[in-house]
Amino acid sequence: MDDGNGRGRTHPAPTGSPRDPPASFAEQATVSNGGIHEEFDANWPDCWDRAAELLSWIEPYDTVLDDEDAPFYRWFTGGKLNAAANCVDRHVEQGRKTHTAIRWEGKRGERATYTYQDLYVAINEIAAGLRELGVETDDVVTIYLPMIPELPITMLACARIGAPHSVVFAGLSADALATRMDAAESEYLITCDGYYRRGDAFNQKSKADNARLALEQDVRTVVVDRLGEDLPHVLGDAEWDYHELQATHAGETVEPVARDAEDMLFLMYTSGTTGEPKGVVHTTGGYLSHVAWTSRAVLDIEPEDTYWCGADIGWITGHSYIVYGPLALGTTTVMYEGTPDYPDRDRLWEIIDRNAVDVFYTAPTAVRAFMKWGAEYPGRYDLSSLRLLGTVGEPISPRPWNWYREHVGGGECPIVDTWWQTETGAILVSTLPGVDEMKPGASGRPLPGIDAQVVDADGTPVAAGDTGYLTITRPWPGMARTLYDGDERFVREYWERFSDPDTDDWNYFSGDTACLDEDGYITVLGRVDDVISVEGKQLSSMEIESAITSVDGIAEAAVVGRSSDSGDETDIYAYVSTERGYDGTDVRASIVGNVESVIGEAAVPRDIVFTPELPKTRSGKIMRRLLEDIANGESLGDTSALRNPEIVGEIQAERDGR
Ligand code: 6R9
Repeated sequence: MDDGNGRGRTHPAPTGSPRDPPASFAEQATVSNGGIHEEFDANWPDCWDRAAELLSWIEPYDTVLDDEDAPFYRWFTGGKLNAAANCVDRHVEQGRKTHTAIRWEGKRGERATYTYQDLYVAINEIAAGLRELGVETDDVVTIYLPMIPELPITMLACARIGAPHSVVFAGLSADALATRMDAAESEYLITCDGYYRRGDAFNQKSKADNARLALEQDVRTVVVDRLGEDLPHVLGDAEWDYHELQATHAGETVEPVARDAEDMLFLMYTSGTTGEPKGVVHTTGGYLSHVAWTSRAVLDIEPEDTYWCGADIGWITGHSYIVYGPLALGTTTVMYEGTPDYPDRDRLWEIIDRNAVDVFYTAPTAVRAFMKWGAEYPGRYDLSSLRLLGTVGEPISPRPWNWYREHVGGGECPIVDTWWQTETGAILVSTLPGVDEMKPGASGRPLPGIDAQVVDADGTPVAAGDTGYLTITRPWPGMARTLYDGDERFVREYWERFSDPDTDDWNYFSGDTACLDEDGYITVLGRVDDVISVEGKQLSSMEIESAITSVDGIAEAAVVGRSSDSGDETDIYAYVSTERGYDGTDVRASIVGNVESVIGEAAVPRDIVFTPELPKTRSGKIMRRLLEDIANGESLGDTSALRNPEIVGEIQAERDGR
């Protein structure tokens, strides 16, 4: 990153001591070939055949990569396939009908199991139902459902008939739904009457109704009756009951549509901690190959595993690593409707124990919450079935990393810290758990076949230990093909900054800052917008946060810049939440001391506010923009996009009390 003098700033990345993967893990790992990076490199882009080979193609592709029209890359051109047939039909045909595909754990302790055959039947019936409604190939179907089995079933039914889905996270507002349906000109909506929030019935249908009122187009709506008597609803015009629609097509089958590798599989709006959401377009062949390959190579998923990713399917992590990746590999994927602390803070560990989960993938924000609640909760259960742990979504600093490994992974499980984005479709940076040494706090090297560079403001690679902008310098199969809002915006948002069209040199800009160490390991520091300028120095909020959270007793921290009273300086302002058994007075001095020794005096927070929680987006990322407004005493606008809006008032009261 530029320090104002055109030079990168140097200090060590916040990593803990390196760890080798345990021998017992490496012996059984799906990828244990230490030369795989070099092998992929020597054979690029054809190395990606290895990913495409994990799929069944209706027609083989002619070309692995077509870069004629960069940055509008095309992968596996000429190939035809169907994503739903890859995720379900072929496992049924291969004698795995009775194998469990989805194990659903409901919010109120309900459980359901879907075998691959069950899934096959349900997907076909819903596909027939969607056809009856008039859905044709390439029509965008919007899905606004919570974590119930009807959600992946509907996604796969859409994929079966070649209708791209656009899943809108169920917790988003009517406005957010309407904006997305309007942008995609979507005329079909699959939603439900409501769902349980903690113990109470929450009305989803009324949000869907409000969205429909705001739309110009006619919308045909299918409603899942999730709550029965707990929330009676009436169907209006152009509305169908999901299970009745399914029943009228009982036993029917629908031929999977042969999709071109480059045909759109789905549209996904970015969660966005900043700016307007963007409609990211993912296609069929490249995306599915890439998620299947990373599910195997990084998450080490085998068909006989029980695998659990704790994300919501309404975000990219759930699309790629609850639905498409695991099902393409024919494994058992756990789907959990509830929250980690209901009815008690041991809920996840109970589910892992009871289902003998092999691989568990979650977000750092969740790990920090577990740490805050204390080790007694995982300590009550037998978690020895776990073989591998993963994180995604934010940086994870060494302390929570170590806690996760110790108290969930029994001190044994390797952890993969996977870096990727809605736009990248699948994991791009991570250790390969059977091959690479782990360094707590750093994600790892770019995966085989992926080329990433950390560059300064001029696009020149920075030296080891320096901070800069994270760019991807070669295309990859799972990459977004464009934005639904237009090709121009796609080029402007991701390519323009570090590319030179005149020499046909295209580099993808991730919008993240990162630090590269001498072994090529990447520590992602956060979004470029999360950089604070103090006394002419660019400080990344994540580095300061990591220095704060390495103090004993600190669970979570967020730092932002605050204009000083005179207006010509920026002070650092920290929000901190402590673990059980600690309070602010215990840790204040250690925070100041540690930030000063790790980063320097300039980074020491001028003020520290202790709060039980930090404000989070619905996908669990810390909302620094809002904290900055609070610090600067600015009006906050709409806080409904937050997962925990009630915390804002508490933080303001705490700030005003000082
Ligand atoms: C998959 C997902 C993408 C942004 C990304 C970065 C942050 C994701 C991370 C990470 C540090 C990791 N991020 N994984 N930061 N270490 N392992 O989260 O997609 O919702 O689009 O967010 O999340 O800032 O740019 P998305």
